[in-house]
Order: sequence, then C-alpha cells, then structure tokens
Amino acid sequence: MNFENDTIVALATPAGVGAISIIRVSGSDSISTVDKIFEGKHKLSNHPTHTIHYGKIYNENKELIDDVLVSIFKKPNSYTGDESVEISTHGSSLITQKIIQTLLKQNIRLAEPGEFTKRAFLNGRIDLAQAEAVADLINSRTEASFRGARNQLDGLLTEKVEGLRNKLVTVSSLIELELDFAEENLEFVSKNEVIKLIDEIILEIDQLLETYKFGKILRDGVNVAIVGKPNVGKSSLLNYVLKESRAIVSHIPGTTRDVIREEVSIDGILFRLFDTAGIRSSYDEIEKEGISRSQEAVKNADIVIFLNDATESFSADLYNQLVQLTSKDRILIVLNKVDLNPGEYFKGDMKVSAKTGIGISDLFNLMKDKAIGLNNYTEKSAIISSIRHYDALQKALEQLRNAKRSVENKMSGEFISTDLRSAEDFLGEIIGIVSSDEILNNIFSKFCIGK
Ligand SMILES: Nc1nc2c(ncn2[C@@H]2O[C@H](COP(=O)(O)OP(=O)(O)OP(=O)(O)O)[C@@H](O)[C@H]2O)c(=O)[nH]1
Ligand SMILES: [Mg+2]
Repeated sequence: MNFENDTIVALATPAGVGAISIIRVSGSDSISTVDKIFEGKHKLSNHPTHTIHYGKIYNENKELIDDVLVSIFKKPNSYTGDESVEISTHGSSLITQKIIQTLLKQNIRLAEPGEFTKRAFLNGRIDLAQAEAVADLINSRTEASFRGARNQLDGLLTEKVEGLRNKLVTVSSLIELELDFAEENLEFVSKNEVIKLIDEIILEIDQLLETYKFGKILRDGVNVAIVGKPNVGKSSLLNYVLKESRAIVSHIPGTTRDVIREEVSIDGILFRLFDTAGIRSSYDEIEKEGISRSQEAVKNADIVIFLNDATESFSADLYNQLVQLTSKDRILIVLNKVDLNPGEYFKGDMKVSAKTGIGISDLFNLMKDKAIGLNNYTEKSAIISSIRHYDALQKALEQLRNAKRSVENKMSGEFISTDLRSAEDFLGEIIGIVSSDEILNNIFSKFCIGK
C-alpha cells in the first residue's frame, strides 16, 4: 500500500440495510469530485468547512440515485487531515454501491483497508499507537477492552513513551557532548550518574512490559477450557454460566463429543469458554477425536478449569495428564455437584454446583484473579496490549542493558551512544516516529475498508 495523495472513496458503515449509510471520500479532489455528481442549492465548493448540505446524487446518465446529506471538511480539519466529504445516504447497499461506482468513474479510487487512518497518521493527526487504538476501539466488545483502547487513543501510552524517549535523549546528549570534547579529556557527567539515569529508564520500561499480560487480556480476552472426566458436569457448568441450555447435558458419560465455544463477559472482561469432551480411555473413534480436541483446548487455554465430581474420588491420574499439557499455575481444581454431598473435601480450589449455582460467583472471582493477577492499574496508567509494542520495548531494553555494560566497562562513548540511539529508535517505533513500510502495512492492513 503506497501513500499517494490521490482521492479515495469507501463505504464507512457496514454493508447492508440500515437507517443511513455513510460514504467517505478523502483527498485533495474530494469536494470537486462529489460536486460533479451532486445537485444542491449551491456548489459544495462554495461552502465553508464543517457544514452539511442537502441535495441529490445522479449517475453519469443523469438518473437520480438518492437524496443525501453531504458533510464537507476542508484541509487540515478532518479525520485524515486531507480535504474530505461524507455522504449520508438511505441505508441500502444497492444505493451505496451505485454512488461509489459513479464516483469511481471520476478519477478517484477505492480506499485500501485502514487507508483513511493511515493518512491521519501520515498527516500527523494521530501517532501510530493511537492509530492502532482506533482498530482496537472498533473491535472492543467488553467494557474493559473499550477502556484499554480509549486510554491508548487518548494518548496515555504515547505520553509515557515520549517521556522515556526524552530521558534517553538527555543521557545520549550528555555522552555525545563528552565525545565532542574527548580530546580535551573533559568529563561532563560522572559514570555513576549515567548508570543511574539508564537504570531509571530500564526500570520504567520493565514496569511497562509488566502491563502486557493485563493489557492483552483486556484486549483479547481469556481462553478458559473446562475439562474433566465424563459426566462431572462440564456442560452443565457452561450452561449455568451462559444462563441458557447451550450444550447437551445428560447422565450418560461421553455426551459431549466436540469442543463448544461460547463467550461471556464477567465484570467487563471477555472470557471465552470451551466445553470439552470428557477425558477417558475410549475405543470409540468419534469420542477419541473429541478427547484429542479436549487436549488441544487445554494447550491453548489461559485458564483450565479441571472439574471433578464431588461425589467421586479426585481424578489424580487425569490431573497428572493435564500438567503434561499446560503449566500447573493455569489449572483451577474445581469440585462440582457439592449440592449432592456438602461434606468435607480433601482437595479442590473451589466447590461449586452447576445445578444450584453454589460457589459460581467465587469461581468467577478466582478466574478473574488468575487472569489479571492482582494488578491494579488505574484508568490513568499507560498499558501495553500489542505484541508489537512489547517487542519494541524488549529491544529497547536490550540496547539499554548493552549501553549500561559499556559504561561500566569504561568503553568508548561512541559505543554507548550508538546503543542509546538505537534504544531511542525502538521506542520511536511504538509511536511511529521511526517507521518502515513493513510496519505500516502490517498495522493498517488489519483495519477494515472505510476506516
Ligand atoms: N446434582 C447435580 N447434578 C449435576 C451437577 N452438574 C451436573 N449434574 C448432572 O450430571 C450429569 C452430567 O452432566 P453434564 O453436564 O452432561 O456432564 P459433562 O461433564 O458435560 O459430561 P460429558 O459431556 O459426558 O463429558 C447430568 O445428569 C447433570 O444433570 C450439579 O452441580 N449437581
Ligand atoms: Mg458435556
């Protein structure tokens, strides 16, 4: 995807039937192009920016397509920073297709995925971390993911990364100043002072890296596999949580053969629940396949609910199988059917009943604790949620550690300054001060067309 300053068009609302649909046009010829197919009281080009106009749109054969409202935005006060037009039509994909087809005959082209937002970035309207937050915001489905994206779009991460870069710039300028006066043997700053400054930055980056697990969960949700022997009540638990009879429940062991996936939001966090086939040794081909899918679900889960029947003995053998598939700290041992046998139990993190609901809210709390830990980031904390940011911070950290080692080993200032500069660049990648076509294509190709 190359950035050119040509005029682009795309449908900005979902394709299909609705009250209205919006077609977005952006680029230097937006207003004059729409003027060619629009008939209103006056030419659009005669109006000031940020005004809305009623009129009719005709195709090239002068046939009426629709009556519309057109909003105009003059450079640089638009989403993209370029001159832009938004056409609100009756909400029909036939109408929007016809209008877009007509516009395409006017020497403008269809926008690529994310191209409007990419232009906003290239025009300096938003930085790269904010552009990524736009995609997250659109995709967010829970309160927590919405908050996380909103916080990044508001620039909290940008502010944090800029602060870190400024500190780095201070250190590297001190070292470079010293390099300039190397022959005079002047020392502007003590080695200890430099190490102290680098350590401070390392600590801050470390703290930011630690937010990743939390941020990723806010953004992507948590995968929870419900596993256990047949008949322990896995499907009943899923149904109870969903408050609907989603999976078949029966007293016959081996009821569930396939993995059933459903999503639920608990306190704003998205949990993706996987009800699985009960694990036992079986000769039935279908059941065997189901069991191997259960094992796969365990491997992919952030949390494994290992469900046991409280009226039966604890399945130590199955527990041992599970720890071969995932780490112990992901497994929550849960005893089900405590309504049948409310006695003392020898083992189990949790005691629940999928029938009466006993203990389910405690189970939710435990799942939440497992997922986000005891982290208590506030709305004002900068949080990272993208692997791209995580990698860039890791790389910056590596360079800083090299720099620190060089200072300790009294290496030449040139070494130190090169490492510090490259740490600066890695931080710059997060907000897009430093970026390559590859990084940009990667980010914007994940957007939808029209954004
Ligand atoms: N009393 C009581 N019965 C339960 C409870 N949970 C499940 N059951 C019963 O246990 C039986 C098995 O429940 P399922 O939910 O089908 O068990 P499952 O683990 O999904 O079984 P498979 O799919 O065969 O592996 C059913 O008869 C349920 O009604 C519970 O908390 N209390
Ligand atoms: Mg089942």
